[in-house]
Amino acid sequence: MYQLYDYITSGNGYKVALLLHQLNLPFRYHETDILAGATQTPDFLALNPNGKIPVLVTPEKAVLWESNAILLHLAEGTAYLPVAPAARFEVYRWLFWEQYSHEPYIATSRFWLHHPDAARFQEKIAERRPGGLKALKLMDDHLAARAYFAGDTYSVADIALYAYTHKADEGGFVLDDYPHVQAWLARVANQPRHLTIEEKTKFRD
Ligand SMILES: N[C@@H](CCC(=O)N[C@@H](CS)C(=O)NCC(=O)O)C(=O)O
Repeated sequence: MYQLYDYITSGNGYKVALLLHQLNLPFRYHETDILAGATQTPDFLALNPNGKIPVLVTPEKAVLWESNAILLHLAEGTAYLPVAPAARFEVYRWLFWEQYSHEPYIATSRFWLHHPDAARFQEKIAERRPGGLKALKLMDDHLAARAYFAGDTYSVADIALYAYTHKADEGGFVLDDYPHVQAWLARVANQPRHLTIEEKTKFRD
């Protein structure tokens, strides 16, 4: 069985749990408390020297880390990763974009706002706000003419972007001004075998 090292509120971990569930690949969820330093222990660093969740250990004992690379690996040969080069390029593009132009603004703001020491991060949250607004506008414009991010069908690009966008309000980003993003969020949530972020922990050890 797959073993997923993850943290309860992590969208990066949720991406992997969601795809595993949609592919019908059973997994065990191992809660890894990032606030208590569980990603910095010698045992964890032996799994991921970068000291971050998610880490996925395959049934063959391969150790995988970096959420979007894990998505691509699991999706190979499935309907969640298009074969046509142009559509595949779109998937790669949105996965890289998510990590550089979306997650550092929207996910980090959410993390800091809910941190036990949130007051310490107010300045950083304010600094990241324009980048988050820019990301949401770009997504909304892209989705005005399309149902999904890459090609015509739901793919790992949608999974990667859904993870933190559907919780953007928890980072102070109200989605009212982004109707196409809202409609897309509903389409993603209606996919077969959807799993909510809260539900991922039901597979815990
Ligand atoms: N680029 C990485 C980011 C992973 C990441 O930032 N993980 C956070 C939780 S979402 C973490 O483990 N933080 C703990 C730490 O840095 O010690 C990925 O997509 O997997």
